[in-house]
Amino acid sequence: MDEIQNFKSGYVSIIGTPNVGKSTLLNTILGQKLAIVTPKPQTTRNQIRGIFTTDSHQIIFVDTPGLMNPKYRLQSEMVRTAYGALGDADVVLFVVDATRPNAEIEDRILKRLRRTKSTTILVLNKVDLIAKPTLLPIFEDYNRKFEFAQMIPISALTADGVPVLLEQIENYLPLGPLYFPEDQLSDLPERFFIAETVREKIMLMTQREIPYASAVIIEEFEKRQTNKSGEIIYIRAIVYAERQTQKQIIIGKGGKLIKRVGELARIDIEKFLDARVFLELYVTVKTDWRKDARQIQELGGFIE
Ligand SMILES: Nc1nc2c(ncn2[C@@H]2O[C@H](COP(=O)(O)OP(=O)(O)OP(=O)(O)O)[C@@H](O)[C@H]2O)c(=O)[nH]1
Ligand SMILES: [Mg+2]
Repeated sequence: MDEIQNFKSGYVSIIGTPNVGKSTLLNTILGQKLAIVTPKPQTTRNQIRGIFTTDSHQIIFVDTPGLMNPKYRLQSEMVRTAYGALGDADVVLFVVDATRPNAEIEDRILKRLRRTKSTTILVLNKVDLIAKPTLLPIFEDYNRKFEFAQMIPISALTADGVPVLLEQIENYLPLGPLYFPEDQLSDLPERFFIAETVREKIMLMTQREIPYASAVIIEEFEKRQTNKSGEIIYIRAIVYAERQTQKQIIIGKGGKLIKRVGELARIDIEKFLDARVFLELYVTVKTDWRKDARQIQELGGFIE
């Protein structure tokens, strides 16, 4: 009974500039790959909610797109979405890359954070890449800029420091109910994660504009019985490019690239759904979709 009365719960938003490791951190905390990760900046386009439940608390982590100076409509939407996660946050994790601080944009984010009432924790990520003695001056620098509740060095990749971070977050959580069933991992639909997995493989396997000009929509998602091997999940995904030339590159010579994308995505999707999957991919063109508000809503995956 006591335990139930002391139960804590709340929202924790993960924000920062692109490529600092926000999505990696979400996945490491959950112990499962929920958000896609690539070495390229601007991988995440949406708020991705991951639910972390223990006997004593439930935390809804909200991963967000990296904050930057938007140059086209999709990027403005990504920035709006990221800042949108500040509204209901009990705790904000301001994640920075220890190897590559980005003062200009970070200062702007901190300005915005001064206007919120949430507790803000500085998360200095990627410390596996730097020598320990260099940590102190970095912390001093951030400490001068903002009144952080805590400053915690971590490696989202190796999980070093992540348990300490979780303990600290728990300290700042209010008493509250179990919002979601304890075994629920996210409130986003399976389709979203499937589309993201395909987009991740495209981002990993293409260069220049293509990773940013691609979008993926799931057109069909259906359980089917096969005569031979029982149940299989049939998925048809449409990959959108902005130009005919991009479409050709995504398909590749003799369909080689899209075939590889499909193979890699299927392996991950089967793991995620814990089921056998038949994945069919089509590539099509929607000219300049990233500049069009309506098409961004349709193709950007903005489920809120
Ligand atoms: N060495 C090292 N690499 C990391 C760490 N955390 C993340 N990375 C790498 O940094 C790159 C970006 O990671 P993401 O998790 O996609 O970063 P993000 O902040 O979500 O990026 P956006 O979604 O683009 O804003 C990937 O190549 C990760 O493997 C870390 O602690 N150490
Ligand atoms: Mg991300």
